[in-house]
Amino acid sequence: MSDERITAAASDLLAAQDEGQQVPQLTSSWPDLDVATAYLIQDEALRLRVERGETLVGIKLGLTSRAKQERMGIAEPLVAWLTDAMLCDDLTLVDPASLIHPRVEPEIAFVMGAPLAGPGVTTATAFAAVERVHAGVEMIDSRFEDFRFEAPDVIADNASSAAAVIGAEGVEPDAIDLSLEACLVEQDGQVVDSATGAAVLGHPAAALAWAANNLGQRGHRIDAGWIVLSGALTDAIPLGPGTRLGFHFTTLGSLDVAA
Ligand code: OOG
Ligand code: MG
Repeated sequence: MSDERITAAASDLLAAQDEGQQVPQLTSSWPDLDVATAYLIQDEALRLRVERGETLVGIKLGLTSRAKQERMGIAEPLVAWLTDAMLCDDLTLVDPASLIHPRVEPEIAFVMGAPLAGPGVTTATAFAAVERVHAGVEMIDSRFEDFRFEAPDVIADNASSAAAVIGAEGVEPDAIDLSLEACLVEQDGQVVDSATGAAVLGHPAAALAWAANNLGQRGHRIDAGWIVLSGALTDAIPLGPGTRLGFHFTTLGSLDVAA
């Protein structure tokens, strides 16, 4: 695979995000693009982000719940990079007009207390490396037309990352039963969806272990201090003009988003 083609795809996707312009799926003009090469494009886009001043602060998982896998028609989890430019204190401050077709989804977030390096990471060892557990909300925005893609497309596109927030407080891992931790999704005053942490591969720490093992195969590890978004518990909600969303977790608190 030519390095030029990888670099061009990475910089085209970054430009699409910067300009808020959707682009055709990579796989429409690159039908044999495979997952391994898609991760090289994702890594190249991270290199470009760091070169322009962004700092790597963690990772995000995608497609770790059945609700998300069924919606996008892809049955495999994926992992992508989180930089400081993607994290914000308040998602209501993100201007939806700067995005292409934003959607919002609830997540369980981890702050890591110790590094994790695959292969061989189990759910138990992964959870033992977590320092704090937080409520999270992610705003995703695929760069591809109509929010449709194949697995290599969305991997190359850094798993549709746009913006994310985590709750301020957080709890110690021992203080919470994450498979039973529920989230109610409220849209314009009505509960429209709900799930518990078990929706994420049985337990969100299983997603963390999956990421450590996937990254390990590619020569990367998860560092202490990193933030990890374990993937949406429910389907994502399109953020249209005037949409008001509330994500209410049992013990992790509530986070609001308004367009
Ligand atoms: C891919 C990103 C998925 C999640 O939490 O499942 C994701 C997408 O749905 O566009 O962030
Ligand atoms: Mg997500």
